[in-house]
Amino acid sequence: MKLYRTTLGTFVEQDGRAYKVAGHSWDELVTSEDLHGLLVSVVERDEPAKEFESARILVPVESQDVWAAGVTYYRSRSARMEESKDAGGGSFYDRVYSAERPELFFKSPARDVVGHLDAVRIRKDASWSVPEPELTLLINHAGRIVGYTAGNDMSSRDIEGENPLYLPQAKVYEGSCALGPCVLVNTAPLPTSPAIHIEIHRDGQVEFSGSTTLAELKRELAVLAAYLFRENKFPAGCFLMTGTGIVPPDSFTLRTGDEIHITIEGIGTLVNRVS
Ligand code: DO4
Ligand code: MG
Repeated sequence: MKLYRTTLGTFVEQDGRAYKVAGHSWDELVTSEDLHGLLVSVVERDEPAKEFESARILVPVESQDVWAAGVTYYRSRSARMEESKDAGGGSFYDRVYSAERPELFFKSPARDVVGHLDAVRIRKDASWSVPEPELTLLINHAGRIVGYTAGNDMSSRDIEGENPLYLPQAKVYEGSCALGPCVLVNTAPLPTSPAIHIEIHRDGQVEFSGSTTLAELKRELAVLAAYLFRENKFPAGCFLMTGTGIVPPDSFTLRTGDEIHITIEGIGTLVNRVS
């Protein structure tokens, strides 16, 4: 079932019908003992709510900061080795790809995350900017994965490639993190290996498209979550982006006005315009 945060409250959607989840803030839902059970009881007890159709979807975040894992797909490892070879990056991306400890970095405070149909930004001082479509985990206060959403880890590749110590500047800036449109809440892990797809629309044409599947992800989702929670506490839960497996060709850079469509099978499509 899919959980939406909207201008008219929170709704759970199942089999094409939406039900209002009243009486709980978003943070209370994320940290509830049994989010899935709570949503099942709403669907079983209540009538569908027509007002969902006139609601505007909001970012599925209240107090949850966003972290990210990197170099979790072979494609990301190779692209980054190439972009940073003048900075001596030939080996460290390969080493982190093979190491037991994953790369984890802080991506965005809760207040800066944007949602479906909101604008993302490219840095004014960057010349090479790309979106990174990433399956993103919603992890509760106890470290348990309770949901999945689509994420965009906007990145400035020229800044990142110049020196790995510039990573926070390449990754963490206003409008650099988008999540949505909903959170998929299941009791079991993701069923199969969902397809992850991106299209970048420019002047009415598809300028770039690419696909991967979760089968290409080198790390287990639960292991990524466990590393993040090793020495950190998240009383309101948090999001963890799981890395990109799609990197556009080096000739591609985003432009103002581009529209980014990130689709994850079973979750939906996150659409953002570049402002
Ligand atoms: O190491 C740099 C960042 C990697 C990343 O964001 C990714 O692989 O998705
Ligand atoms: Mg990334």
